Amino acid sequence: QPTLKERLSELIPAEIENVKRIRAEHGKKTFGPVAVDQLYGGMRGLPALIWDGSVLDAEEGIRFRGKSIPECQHLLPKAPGGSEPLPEGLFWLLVTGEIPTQQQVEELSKDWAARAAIPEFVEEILDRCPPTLHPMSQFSLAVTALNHDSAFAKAYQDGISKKEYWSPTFEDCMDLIAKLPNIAGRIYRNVFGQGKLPAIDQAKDYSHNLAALLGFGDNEAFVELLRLYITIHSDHEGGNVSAHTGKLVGSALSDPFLAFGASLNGLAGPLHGLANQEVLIWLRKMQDKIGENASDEAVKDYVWSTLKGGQVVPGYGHAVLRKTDPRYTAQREFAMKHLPDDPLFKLVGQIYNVVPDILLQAGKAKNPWPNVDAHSGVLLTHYGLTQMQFYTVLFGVSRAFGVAAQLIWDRGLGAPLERPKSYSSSAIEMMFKDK
Ligand code: CMX
Repeated sequence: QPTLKERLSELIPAEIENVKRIRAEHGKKTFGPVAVDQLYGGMRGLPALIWDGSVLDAEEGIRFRGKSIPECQHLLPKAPGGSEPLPEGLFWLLVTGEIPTQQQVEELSKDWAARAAIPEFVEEILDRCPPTLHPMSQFSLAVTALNHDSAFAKAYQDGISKKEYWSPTFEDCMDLIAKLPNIAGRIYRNVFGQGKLPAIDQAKDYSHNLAALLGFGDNEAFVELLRLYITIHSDHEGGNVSAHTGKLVGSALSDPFLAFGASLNGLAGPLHGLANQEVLIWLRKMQDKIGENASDEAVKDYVWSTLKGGQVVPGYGHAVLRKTDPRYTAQREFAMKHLPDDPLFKLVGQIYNVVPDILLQAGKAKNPWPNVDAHSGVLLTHYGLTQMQFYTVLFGVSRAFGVAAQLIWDRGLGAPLERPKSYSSSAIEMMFKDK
C-alpha cells in the first residue's frame, strides 16, 4: 500500500492537468458581480480562493472532500476499541480525497510519532515565556521558530526547481503536525503547572499522545473526544481567517511554519478561534450571576444583558453558516453519549433553547444558531481540562491539518502569490460618479 507521499506524487501530475483543462475551458468565464458593500463588508460571499479540502454549505455545514461529519465518523479508520475517526485518516482524506486503509493510518501515526520531538531551543523559548503570556501567543512563537529547520526554506535557498516545491513542503507539513502535541503539551504544563512531559509513545496514535502530553493519557473517553475534536476542527473551507491567512502567507513562499504561525495569530482572535475560550468565560460568569439550575427567564435576562452591553454572544452566529453548525451537533451527540448529566452540558442545551430567539428579536445577527465554539469547552471541562485560556490551542492543533493539506496542494499546483486589488473610498466614489 502506498504511503501518503507516494500517493500524492501520483495525484499531483493528474491534478495539474485537470486544473489546466478547467482553466482552458472556463478560465475567462465570470460568476456574479462584485458589490461595493462586499469591499466594505469583510468580503462576505466574494469568490476569491481555491480550496480543495473542504466546502462549507450555508445550510448543511462542512463537508471534507465531499463527506459530511457523520460520513467521516462512519468511514474513517478508528483506533482499536474506539468509535471516533482517527485524525490521521482525516488528514489522508483532506490531502488525497480518498479514504485510507487501517494500515495507512497506522503508518501515519508512526510517522508523526517519529517526527514529534521539538528542537531544544524551541523548548527553551517556551520555558522562558511568562505564564501570563497567552497560550496562543506562545503557540505561535514556537511554531514560527520551527522555521529554523524548514526543509522548504533550505531547499529554496539551495535553488530547488518550482516543480519540486511540493516535496519539501510535504515534509514540513508532516513535521509541523507531528510537533504540535509536544508544543501544546509543554505550554499547558508550563502555564498551568501540571508536572513533567511524558515521552511520545511510538506505538500510539496522535490523539492518544496529545492527551498523554496534557496529562489525560489514561482517560480513554478524553482520547476519543480529542479524535473527534481534531477531526471536526481541522478545516472549514478557505475563507475563514486562519485558513486564508495560512494560504496567503504560504503564497509568498514563506515555509509552512511561518504560514501556519500566521494562521494561529488569526485563530487567536475572539471572533474566530478564541470564541471557545470566550464561551466558557461567559458561561462561568452567567453561573456566578444567576446560579446553577437557573430558570429560562434568568438565562434570557443574562443573554439580553450581554447584548445590551454591546457584546456578542460567544459561540453563536457565523459568517457563512445559516443553520446549527454540524460540528456543534457532533459534539452534542458525544456529550449525550458520554456525559448526559453534566450540569454545564445541560446549561449549554438550555442556552440553545433561548439564544436563537433572542438573537432573532435583536435583529442583527444573520445566523442566530450556535457554531462549533458553543460546545467544545464544555466537553473539555468535563474531563478536567478546565483552563479555558488553553482551548484555542487545541483548535490550533486541529486547524493545522486543513491548512497543511492546502499548502501542500498550493505548492504542488504552483499557486501564485496572492495579490488582490484594493481601492480607496475616493476611488469608489469616482468610479460611480455619474452612474
Ligand atoms: N451576538 C451578538 N451579535 C451578533 C452575533 C452574536 N453571536 N453574531 C452576529 N452579531 C451581530 C454582528 O456583530 C453584527 O453587528 P453590527 O452590524 O453591529 O456590526 C451583525 O450581527 C451582523 O453580523 P453577521 O453578518 O450576522 O455576522 P458576521 O459575518 O459579521 O460575523 C461572527 C460572524 C462569527 C464574527 C459573529 O456571528 C460573532 O461575532 N459571533 C460571536 C463570536 C463567535 O462565536 N465566533 C466564532 C465563530 C466560529 C469560529 O470561527 O470559530
